[in-house]
Amino acid sequence: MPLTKIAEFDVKKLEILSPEGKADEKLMPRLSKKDIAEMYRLMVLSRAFDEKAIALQRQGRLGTYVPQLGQEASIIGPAYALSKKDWLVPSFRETGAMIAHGCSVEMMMRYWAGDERGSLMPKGARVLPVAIPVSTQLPHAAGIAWGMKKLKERSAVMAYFGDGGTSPGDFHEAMNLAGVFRLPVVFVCQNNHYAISLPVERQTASKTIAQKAIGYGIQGVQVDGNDIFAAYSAAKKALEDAKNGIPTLIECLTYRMGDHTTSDDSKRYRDEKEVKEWAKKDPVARLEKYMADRKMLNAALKEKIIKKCRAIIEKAVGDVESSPPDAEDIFRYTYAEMDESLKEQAEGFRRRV
Ligand SMILES: Cc1ncc(C[n+]2csc(CCOP(=O)(O)OP(=O)(O)O)c2C)c(N)n1
Repeated sequence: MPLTKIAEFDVKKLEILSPEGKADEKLMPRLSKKDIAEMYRLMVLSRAFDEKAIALQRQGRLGTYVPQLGQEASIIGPAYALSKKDWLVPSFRETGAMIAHGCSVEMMMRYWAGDERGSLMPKGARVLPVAIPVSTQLPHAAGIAWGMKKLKERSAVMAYFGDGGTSPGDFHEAMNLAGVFRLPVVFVCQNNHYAISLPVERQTASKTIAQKAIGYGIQGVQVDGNDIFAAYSAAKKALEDAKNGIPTLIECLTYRMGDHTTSDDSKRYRDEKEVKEWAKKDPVARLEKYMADRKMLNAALKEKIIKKCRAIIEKAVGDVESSPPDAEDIFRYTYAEMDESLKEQAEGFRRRV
């Protein structure tokens, strides 16, 4: 049976910084040179974190790691728009966003090393721990937003997830709740085109993810997710709207340049040609071109920033490896209180060690 013709509607796509590093000045958000330099530093730091974490994992010194490569603009851009009072609710690919919103490099490295202290937020950091189960963080985000609204706090919640994260019911429940109660929440979907090996076309039949917002009565906008200015600008506006009772779903169109995780081999399911095409749209390289044109960056300064970021990461690795976790934490923190079966397992573990 043929499908009934679906009414046409527009989904706006925001693009400010071209792959060649040229910005549309009319659309440029208000950002100081210092802000732009800091956004760049955070992107470089994320890339350096990836580099080190993957190397450590290959040496057996780190657990499974989720790389950010290629998605730095859609990870850092929205998070940079948060104010201190706003909440960040990450998924698992947002190490850089968590650092941008108050987590230390050391604790993030601890997290990926399997140390429970990596989920212990610094005082005042409004960040939830990494959520590995896909989309389970979204109802939490809506719940926090509801709490903020009830407390009459002028703060908003920003929740990240991937294109695959739009399929579980949790996504629907969170979006629906946000629309019905006009919650101060911004949903940031990083559409990196794959959920592990599953391409986005097999995930959803809708042309865009942004348009899903329409069905929930909230705002939907699509941005070039490799363009840090577009990602920042859309998020800045969405956070302001959220505080006035208008939630937004932002779809960042981006691409995962690396493997899904260190346990994946993306060569088995995607074409190298596709990866090469996306490499031309690299989010870090295009910001570098923009900054170089404005004399904000040159080869020597770039080298200096990379070196500094690597030094921060090396120091964090040293700190993590010199204070390993108590292996029994795995039993202690699964539930608020250990049940009988966990107590038994912990006892068995103690006898074996
Ligand atoms: C509830 C649940 N089911 C399955 C998995 C296994 N899994 C881990 S990541 C992933 C795909 C997620 O894809 P997407 O949401 O697009 O995010 P991306 O990894 O591309 O950033 C799946 C199925 C999981 N973590 N949680």
